[in-house]
Amino acid sequence: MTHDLVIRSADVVTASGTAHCDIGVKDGKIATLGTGLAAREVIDATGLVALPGGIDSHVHISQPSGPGIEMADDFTTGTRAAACGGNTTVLPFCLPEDGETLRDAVTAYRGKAEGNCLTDVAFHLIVKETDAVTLGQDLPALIEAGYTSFKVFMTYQGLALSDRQILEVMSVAKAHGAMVMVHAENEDAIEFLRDRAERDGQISPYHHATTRPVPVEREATHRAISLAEIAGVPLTIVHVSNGEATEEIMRARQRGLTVFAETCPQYITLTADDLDRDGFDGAKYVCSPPPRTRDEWDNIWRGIEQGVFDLFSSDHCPFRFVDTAGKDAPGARKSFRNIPNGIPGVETRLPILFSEGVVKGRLSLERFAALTATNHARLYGLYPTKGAITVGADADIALWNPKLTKPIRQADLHHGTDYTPWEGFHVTGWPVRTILRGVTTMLDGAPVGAPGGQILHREAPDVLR
Ligand code: DUC
Ligand code: ZN
Ligand code: ZN
Ligand code: ZN
Repeated sequence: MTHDLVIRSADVVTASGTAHCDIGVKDGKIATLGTGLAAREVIDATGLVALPGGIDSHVHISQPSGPGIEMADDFTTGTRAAACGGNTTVLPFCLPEDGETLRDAVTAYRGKAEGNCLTDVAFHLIVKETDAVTLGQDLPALIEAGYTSFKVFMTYQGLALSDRQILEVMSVAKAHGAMVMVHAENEDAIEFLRDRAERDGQISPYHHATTRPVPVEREATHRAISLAEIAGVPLTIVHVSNGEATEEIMRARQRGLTVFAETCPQYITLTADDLDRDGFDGAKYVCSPPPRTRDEWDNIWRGIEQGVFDLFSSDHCPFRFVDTAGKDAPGARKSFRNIPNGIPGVETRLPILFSEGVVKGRLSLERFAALTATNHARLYGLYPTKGAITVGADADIALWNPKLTKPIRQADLHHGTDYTPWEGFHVTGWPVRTILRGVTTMLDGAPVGAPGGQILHREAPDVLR
């Protein structure tokens, strides 16, 4: 067979191990894994590692973020940054505007993404209403149409659902076959701590962290798991930040429950002290749950190594720093309460985990592939078309130079925000080429080509099939 493209002599990380071979691509699919393959176009990958293109199943793009607040990425910049960070698929969330139906939100998001993406895209939903139309019509119809996962919040006024509401939503997931993702923090406890902090004049960005302490997350994690047990559904706990929440997940699994878990770069590289920086710089690190301590980095690493974590995602949620529509929103300096929550990270997720995990000997290449691509595809209904270098899959590949060492610099990144929390952070191992369905989208750190990303149809999560 003459391939359209051959990637020659890479160390190829496949589902069954790492092999030194060529990858033959035909019609955007992986056609052959072998040696001496012929093609019209050859990429010499000697010395490079071929990994499945990253799938970041937790990003926020063009999401409504409150009055006067604007997310820093649209689909053009968000997927450009993702591609430059070695990703070929991202899964953002559809959050309805106030008064908008879930169904209309999906139509609107598809319109924003269509024709603008340098990665493929598939949408999760956010369920913030539990009225008869949402639960009786829109959500079932959307699940059946391939939107087979959605997030519910236990925190944030206007988003948080009561336990009863979460149970109602979970029962729709059970009836129609969707994965429930939970943001687990106890809203009442946060409100109590926040009001008390403000009363005592503790209003700086650092107090975002002190008012969302570990028990707030541990308790909500336990409760979310209990609700899922009662409803009889699997669930995914997203953005787990600490050891006690990790233990809740381990205990649930020991009881035989199906609980998946996600963690993020911020929980192995940043601490609450980053929110305590000079001036207002701490606002750059405000995300929820907040970064914890170095001891918690160790706890999260133990969870990664022991297989508690299935997913390593960015939770990319970008706001500009020097901007009244971003971190310096009106009132933000009067209280941390008014600082928009979230940090950028879609371009730096993979290099950070590669450097901290693979290069430091904590992760095999195979486990890296699972945490950054394969498991995302399995959990969210994209496998085996996505998530693995295997014959028949889409030719979504990232070529890595495992020895390239350079610091993360905002000046080198491609997102729409004006800073990175990892400025100056040293990384060894960078993707040097990203390939989406056989077409290069990033070369040597720069975006390449027209936005050919597609909006993907999803099946049910593997665990529900
Ligand atoms: N939760 C997220 O998943 N992303 C940003 C903010 C938040 O609370
Ligand atoms: Zn080799
Ligand atoms: Zn969240
Ligand atoms: Zn998020």
